[in-house]
Amino acid sequence: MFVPPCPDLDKCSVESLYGHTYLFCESKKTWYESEADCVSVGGNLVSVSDAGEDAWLLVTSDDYSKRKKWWIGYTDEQQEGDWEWSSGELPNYENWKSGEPNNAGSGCGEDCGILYKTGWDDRQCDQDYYYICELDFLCEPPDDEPCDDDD
Ligand SMILES: [Ca+2]
Ligand SMILES: [Ca+2]
Ligand SMILES: [Ca+2]
Repeated sequence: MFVPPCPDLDKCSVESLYGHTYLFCESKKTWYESEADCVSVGGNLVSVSDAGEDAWLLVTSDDYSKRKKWWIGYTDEQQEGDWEWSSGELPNYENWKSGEPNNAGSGCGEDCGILYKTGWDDRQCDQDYYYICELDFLCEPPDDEPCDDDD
């Protein structure tokens, strides 16, 4: 089976779980820029399907950057209160923090989801946060050390 090389996105670290590839990207971008980056490598911002994936994402993201906020692919921009995954996956599980989503923000509401510590929060899509991409295939990580056969 052909396994493609992992995408090389700036400041993104590759992880895998159950046949999917995840990129934990430690550069701050808007939700739209983050989603575009994920699409450019054949995926989308992460779709959280169940409690197992959610727990793994929380632990793994915290290993990279403690207590940071990360964009996920959940958005209600099309229709207020009607949350959808950017990947097209049908919503099946949610883990909003207490009191969220509250569509707060300065007049324009909040239409894009983040993962933060123990749950999710809706935020304004044009704010800048780290982000997590999900690709529905595995990839081959680059060699840790460049080989030099002449040594
Ligand atoms: Ca998923
Ligand atoms: Ca909203
Ligand atoms: Ca909120």
